[in-house]
Amino acid sequence: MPFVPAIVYVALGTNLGDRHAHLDAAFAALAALPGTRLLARSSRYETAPLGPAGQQDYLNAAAELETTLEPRALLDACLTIEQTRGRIRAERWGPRTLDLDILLHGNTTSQDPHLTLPHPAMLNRAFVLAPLCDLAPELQIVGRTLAQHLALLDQSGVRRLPAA
Ligand code: 5RW
Ligand code: CA
Ligand code: CA
Repeated sequence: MPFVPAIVYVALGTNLGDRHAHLDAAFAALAALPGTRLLARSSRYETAPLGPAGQQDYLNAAAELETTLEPRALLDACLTIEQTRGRIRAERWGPRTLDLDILLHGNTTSQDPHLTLPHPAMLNRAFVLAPLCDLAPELQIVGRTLAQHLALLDQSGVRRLPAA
């Protein structure tokens, strides 16, 4: 099992400091993980902050990986990458230099409180689904494609940035 590669989608978010540099570093760090290839990266989106009021706008993006890392090992790697970008965990849902969330890991489902798969909120958040739909619009989940799920959401706070 550990040597069968899985297709994995990771959501990236940042709203502190040099946000583009944090995303650049995150894509590079994901690509450099053992047993991992970065297959594709989404466009970048400037998105209105959800959650606590008074935060700055986010940049959100998504990555498609092929990896032999199992979900828990990949989660640990993502947390380490966040730390290399100086993430400080203060209040819940507070501003962050870099947030990496595993959305889907092959067909794995997990109820681990530290890692729920598929990501429980991914279908409700346009700032997650818009970048993910760059990578896998036809991917089916709970009876609809990701593009159909996105079309059900308010996308008014989500603006795709031109490619750099
Ligand atoms: C809390 C998300 C409540 C949605 C959270 C909620 C974000 C973000 C967070 C992100 C944008 C978690 N992460 N807003 N808010 N992008 N735009 O990545 F309803 S905190
Ligand atoms: Ca997270
Ligand atoms: Ca998140």
